[in-house]
Amino acid sequence: MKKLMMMGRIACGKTTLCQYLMGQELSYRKTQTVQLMGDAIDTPGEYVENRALMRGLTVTAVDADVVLFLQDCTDPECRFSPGQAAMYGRPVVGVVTKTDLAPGPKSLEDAKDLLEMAGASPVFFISSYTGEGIPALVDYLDSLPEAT
Ligand SMILES: Nc1nc2c(ncn2[C@@H]2O[C@H](COP(=O)(O)OP(=O)(O)OP(=O)(O)O)[C@@H](O)[C@H]2O)c(=O)[nH]1
Ligand SMILES: [Mg+2]
Repeated sequence: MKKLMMMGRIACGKTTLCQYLMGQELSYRKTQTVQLMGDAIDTPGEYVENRALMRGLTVTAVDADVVLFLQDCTDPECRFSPGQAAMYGRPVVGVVTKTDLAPGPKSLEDAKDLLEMAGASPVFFISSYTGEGIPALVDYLDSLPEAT
């Protein structure tokens, strides 16, 4: 599997998606530091919420084949900057999370728009609780070349 780097706001579902992808039991634990979970680099939401920390991840991305920008569909706020994806020198894929909680189609479309504005492409819709959308995401990630 490709080495992924997860980025997104606090509680958007990064660690839970890592757990799902690694076949682990889903159990809530706040991420306190940048950490390796199998083939994924899991990051704390503070890194996108806090401008001063954001820079740290541009270095970390060097170790990743692909960067994932995650946006919770129940969260109207977004901390990605327009065009931010260009900073990492890696493909940046968008992931709208928690589709099982979506109040309606508009919230899903809004989340997708935010990710596209940040430069993530393509955008997938997933739920780590139901597994919806994750096979399509995994297939796409498998099809990408490894970073050199
Ligand atoms: N309903 C639902 N809840 C989810 C889903 N994914 C994550 N959650 C819940 O959302 C909360 C936060 O999930 P985490 O995966 O820990 O979030 P995170 O992005 O790693 O957050 P930080 O480590 O704080 O940056 C937890 O209570 C999860 O159980 C999902 O697909 N559906
Ligand atoms: Mg986490």
